[in-house]
Parts: sequence; structure tokens; C-alpha cells
Amino acid sequence: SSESATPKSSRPEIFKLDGKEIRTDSCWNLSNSVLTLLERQLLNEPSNPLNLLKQRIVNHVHQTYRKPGGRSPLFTVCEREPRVVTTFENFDSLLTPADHISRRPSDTYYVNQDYCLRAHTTAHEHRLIREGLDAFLTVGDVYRRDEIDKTHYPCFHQLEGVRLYAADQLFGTAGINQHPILEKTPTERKPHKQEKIAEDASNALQIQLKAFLEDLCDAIFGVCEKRWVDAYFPFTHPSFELEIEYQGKWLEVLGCGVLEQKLMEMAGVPDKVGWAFGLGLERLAMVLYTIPDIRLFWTKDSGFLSQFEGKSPTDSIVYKPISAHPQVTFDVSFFLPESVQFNDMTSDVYDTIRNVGGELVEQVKLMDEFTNKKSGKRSQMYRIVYRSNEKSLTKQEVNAVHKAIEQELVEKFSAVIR
Ligand code: FA5
Ligand code: MG
Repeated sequence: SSESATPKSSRPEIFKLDGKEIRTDSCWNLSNSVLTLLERQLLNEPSNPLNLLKQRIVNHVHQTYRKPGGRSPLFTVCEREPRVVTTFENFDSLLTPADHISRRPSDTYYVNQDYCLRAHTTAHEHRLIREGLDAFLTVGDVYRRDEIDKTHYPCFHQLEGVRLYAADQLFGTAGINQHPILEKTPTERKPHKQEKIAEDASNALQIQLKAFLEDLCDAIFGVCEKRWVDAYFPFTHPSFELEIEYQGKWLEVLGCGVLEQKLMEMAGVPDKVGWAFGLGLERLAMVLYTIPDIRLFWTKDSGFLSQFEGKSPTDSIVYKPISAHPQVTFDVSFFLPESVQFNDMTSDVYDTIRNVGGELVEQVKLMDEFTNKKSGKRSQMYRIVYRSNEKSLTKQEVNAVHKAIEQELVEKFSAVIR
């Protein structure tokens, strides 16, 4: 894969991450670039589009699925799980065969022989189920030594959902006798069912799983083109992927399926059955906000970030591509005549700046306002970011536009430029 060309970072003796301290060995293959990605934690940045989307999904799930009585949300949200996990958690607990390609050091980041960076949020399933959770969402950044292109990046974000059912929860108390969820004697495995899960139960799980995910997509996107594709995962059967139409092509956004009963047995809940899904937050955010390239989620360019700043998860946002040319930032500060009301004018000032500056004004923001105690004069300061789609702007070019803006502010608001 592409990252095999990038140098390994020099191996520390002890690797510390998320409260774990792990002694490294010769299996260590983390690159400097992945160490940088681990530090950033996009989901902690309030205005990152991934965070807005995460909140939107969590809000939808919390509102739609409630505990009996309706007083509290059904799904527990787990978003602080340590990102370094054992190979048992990432692979074995999920029945991944010993020779599966995903275990290769060219695919997974190893800290040592027994620890790796989680390659999917599914790595937490065994433990969370064992700890007694029946319905949960796991959210976080995951790491794979994948190719980098418009829809793939070595760090991306997953939102996982798991729901388990005892017999009375799947069919209701009255239904248990007619509809046992487990076979009395295991059958052979079929395309639509496992050996130990009863046919009715397997069908009911698939219906509930697909309804959950279709409903989630409708809630996020309104009506969009989607299709189910048969898939394979070692930890689910049957398994599916959901694809959504994006820029004229089908884009895979999630994997899901009925949890393998062996996994349930290993996690200490042999009497329950369940389903799980894992979706890629970047892929969904790209569709939702029309973001053309997965690498943009990592940019620190304020032309990108400012389009999501201060937005709420339900706001509809259409991302406007940013220019490749550099930004030029100028401030304007002025005193106001006492007759002008502060709050009334800020949006008028924004409009004036945009009208005069036209296409060259990428961002405007009120940075500061105060009243001078002695003179009683009020003052405001705006920061204007200039950028052209066509060329790199010179200071002189920007200065000419900036002067014209100041002139207009003087005429319109009787502002006194400081
Ligand atoms: C998994 O990771 C499974 N753990 C999903 C799952 C969970 C299946 C529970 C069944 C039950 P997969 O490798 O296909 O599956 O990744 C899931 C989603 O993550 C993909 O559909 C895609 O949306 C996203 N994804 C995968 N690789 C990348 C990548 N390199 N960059 C960005 N998004 C990715
Ligand atoms: Mg896949």
C-alpha cells in the first residue's frame, strides 16, 4: 500500500495513547504521518463537519429509539474508547481468520505483536457486549494502511451500531413459543441464515437492521438513491453493504449484518441474537455537504472550516469549493457615531463589505467591539479574508479593494476609520 513507501517513525520504547502505555517491539510500523493524525482528533473540533454529522446521527437515534416507557434513549453512546486495541479485539474476537489479509502489517498499524491501532470501531464490540450493553453506538477515528485517494484516507471515522435482542424483545412475550430465536438443532448455513439462528429470527433481524439504516439515511438526506449489496464480514451473516448515489456513481457508505452467534457466545450472551453496522462518517459527510475530497476534512484552511463554524447539526450546508490560491487577511477598525445601534448594523456591515469586495471576499468576521470609557465612543473591528479563484492576489490589489470598502463604510455608517 502507499504508506509502505513512507518511513516508519523511530520506534519509542513505550508508546502512550489514550491512557494506555504499551511496550513496543519489532512489529512497530507506525509512520510519523499517522502519529500526527492520532494527535488531531477531528471529532473534538466542534465545527468539523464530521462532528456535525455525528451529532445529527446520534440525535436522530436518541429521538427515534427509546427505552421502554420512553423516558431515556435506548442506545448508549461510546466515544471515548482507547484507540489502541489488542489483536484479539480487532481480529480474533470478531472471528477474523488467522491468515486474513487485514492482519498483514501492510494493512494494519502495529504497536507490537499483540497491540494495534483499531482498524474499525467493531474492535470494541466483544468487550462492550460482555460488559452488558444491549444497544450502543461506538464512534471514533480508525486507522488503516490504505491507499490515499478522493474517498480513502489512512485515518477515517466510523460510527458503529449494535442491537441485541432476547427472545421476548424480538417477537414480544406472546411470540416466544411460536418463534424461538435459536434452532433446537443447528441447521446448515444458508445464504440468509446461520446454523443456530432460527429462520424467523434471522429474517426479523434483517428487516429491523435494514429499516433502522434506511430510516437513518432518510432522516439525514431526505430521499436519496440507495441500494443494498450482498457482502461478507467474518463477524456477521448474512452481511450487506449500503451504497448511495454520489456524483453519478454508487458509493459504499456502510457494512452491516446479523452478528455471528459464535461471537455472542464468546462475549457471554449465547441466548441473545443481534445485528450490527459500521458506517464511514467521511463518506456520508461528503454526500451530505457535497465535499469533493476526503483529504479536505484535515485541512486547517479557514476557507473550509469557516463554512461549518457556528452551524448546528440540522443546518443544511452546501460546501463551496475553496480556491487553491493563498489568502490575504486585512482588518478594518472604526469608531461609530453615537446614533448607530451596534447590533442592528453588524449584518449591514457584512453586506457592505461583501458588496464592495465581491468575489474577492472569502470571509468576514466581527472580531472585536468596545466602548471607550472616557470618550464614550464605540468601536468595531472586522477581519476580512481576501482570496481569488483565478490568481494569487498582490498586497496592492487587495489594498485597493480594502480602501474602497473603508470608503463605503465611511459614507454609509459615518464610520471614523482608526
Ligand atoms: C468495516 O469496517 C466493518 N467493521 C463494518 C461492519 C460493522 C460490518 C459491523 C458489519 C457489522 P469496511 O471495511 O467495509 O467494514 O468499512 C466500513 C465503512 O467505512 C465503508 O463502508 C466506508 O464507508 C468506510 N471506509 C472504509 N475504508 C475507508 C477509508 N480508507 N477511508 C474512508 N472511509 C473508509
Ligand atoms: Mg467495505
